[in-house]
Amino acid sequence: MDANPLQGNGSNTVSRRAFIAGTSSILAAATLAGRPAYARPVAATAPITAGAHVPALVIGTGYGGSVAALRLARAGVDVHMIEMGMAWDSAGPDGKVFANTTAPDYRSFWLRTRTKQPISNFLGFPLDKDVPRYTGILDAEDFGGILIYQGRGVGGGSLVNGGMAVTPRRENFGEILPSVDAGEMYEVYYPRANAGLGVSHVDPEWWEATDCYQYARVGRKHAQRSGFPFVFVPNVYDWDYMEREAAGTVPESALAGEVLYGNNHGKKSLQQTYLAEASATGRVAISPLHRVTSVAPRDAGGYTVGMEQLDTTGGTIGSKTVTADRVFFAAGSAGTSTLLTRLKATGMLPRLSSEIGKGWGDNGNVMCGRANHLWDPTGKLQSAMPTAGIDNWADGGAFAEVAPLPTGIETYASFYLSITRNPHRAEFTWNAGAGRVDLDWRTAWKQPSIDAAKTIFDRINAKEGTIYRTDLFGSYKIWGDHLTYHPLGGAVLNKATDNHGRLHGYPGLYVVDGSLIPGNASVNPFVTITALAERNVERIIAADL
Ligand code: FAE
Repeated sequence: MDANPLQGNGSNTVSRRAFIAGTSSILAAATLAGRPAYARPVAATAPITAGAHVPALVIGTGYGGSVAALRLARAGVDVHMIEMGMAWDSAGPDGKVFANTTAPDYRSFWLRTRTKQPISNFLGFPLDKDVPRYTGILDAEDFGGILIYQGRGVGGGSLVNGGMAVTPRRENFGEILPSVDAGEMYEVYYPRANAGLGVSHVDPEWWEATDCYQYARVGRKHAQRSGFPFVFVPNVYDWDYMEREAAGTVPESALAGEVLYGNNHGKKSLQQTYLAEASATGRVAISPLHRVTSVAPRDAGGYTVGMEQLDTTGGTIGSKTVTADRVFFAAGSAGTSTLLTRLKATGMLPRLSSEIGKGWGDNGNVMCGRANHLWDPTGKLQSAMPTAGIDNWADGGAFAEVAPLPTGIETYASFYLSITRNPHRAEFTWNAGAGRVDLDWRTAWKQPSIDAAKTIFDRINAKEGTIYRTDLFGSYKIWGDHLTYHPLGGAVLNKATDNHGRLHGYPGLYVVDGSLIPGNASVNPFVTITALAERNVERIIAADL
């Protein structure tokens, strides 16, 4: 298999053979036990009891946590996963588990009374609206200089993300994770991650003809006319399901614009893949609406873990203390970094490395829209699952996802999320006076990302005679430079931990999530987070258990 779906796929036309050659072994391996991974039941949940002892406790149920739980359970270790978000396994009053992107409701945001949509305005109108405070699925966590968007619930970011499953170009891997053997990653762990996640490509012939990818074909035309490589990237969405959505034979999800607040159908989130497999071992239990607040070593060995049980308004309905032989931090880059920074500063885990909290980056995320000519419609039907990007990483330090703008009306807009090479790294620190962890990211640090994105879009605009949209992020504001979807770092591999995620100073404590990656992955990060977790957990099981 070409483990790098970006490599050599910048041709002008979509080659069916190239697609199939690039994905056949992914598809062949996309079953973890002979059946399509997404056809399984979701993970079972069972709240932990106060005073319980567990061999392995995993904090968080995103990519890193799900890999750890599955592999530990397969190795015969009983695992309990603690998740602050909801289980997302039952329908609301409208008969659906998840809210639609165009109609956010109480389910959409984590403990906010007003939505905080990534695109805040449209054609002069503000989009945000009041919602009841609820333990909703998308957290827009405000760190002053930047909003960090994260998934909350069993499945973590896999619940809310666009499913773009991108393996970085191998030649870029050295700058992503310099201490990791690239050969091993591309031969073993990236293929294993892609298989476990159920990654596959859209059928190129269908893509060329369907209305719902008109916006992506316009994106291709504009990229190629300006001489940029246009690359197809795989996704975890079930393409057969999407084709049936287009044919009108099944309930719509991606074609109803669902993304950000959950997909009611079609997307293989971790609930349908790794977590379902973990649950099937009979050794993994999950406690939703439980938030870990403390981890401290016990004299008798192992660790004491404190947590709060939450109700759906975010109120604490009880505190629990349990013990664990081993604890895996998988609360995501922001979650793990803030927890470890606080535990070190407040004396619970004082021997943690001074590297804790450092090396945090936003994966160079910056958004923008372009206004197309009237003869270049992008389509009122847009699949919410992106399939392609413009790769100018080598020349301009930018990889731009051709993103949907699924409004249900013709907007004549092209929309992009760029991942850029941004040198700035921020640090999480304990603010004793305020009793919270701060992040010293500055908004001005997005300028290198804007400059990198402009290497693509200034050229396209000049060639096409088009302009930037100024109405999406406020009034007369071109760049969505206030946020990231891709927080990375804060407990960097081989610095804050050893080269396999073991925290210095505390045997039996591990980091397995995106906080290990030092700030940038050159592409969308979840495949790299998954592959790195596969690599590290395999070593931990072999050497430590
Ligand atoms: P993550 O998936 O965030 O899981 C951490 C989990 O820990 C969450 O469920 C938290 O609720 C939970 N947690 C946190 N603190 C605690 C605590 N104290 N106690 C208990 N539980 C806790 O971590 N990436 C791509 O590769 N492709 C995409 O197309 C893509 N699109 C995205 C779109 C959006 C809107 C967003 C927000 C992200 C997107 N991402 C995408 C990023 C991707 O989802 C993210 O990198 C991964 O989810 C990070 O995985 P982790 O395992 O690090």
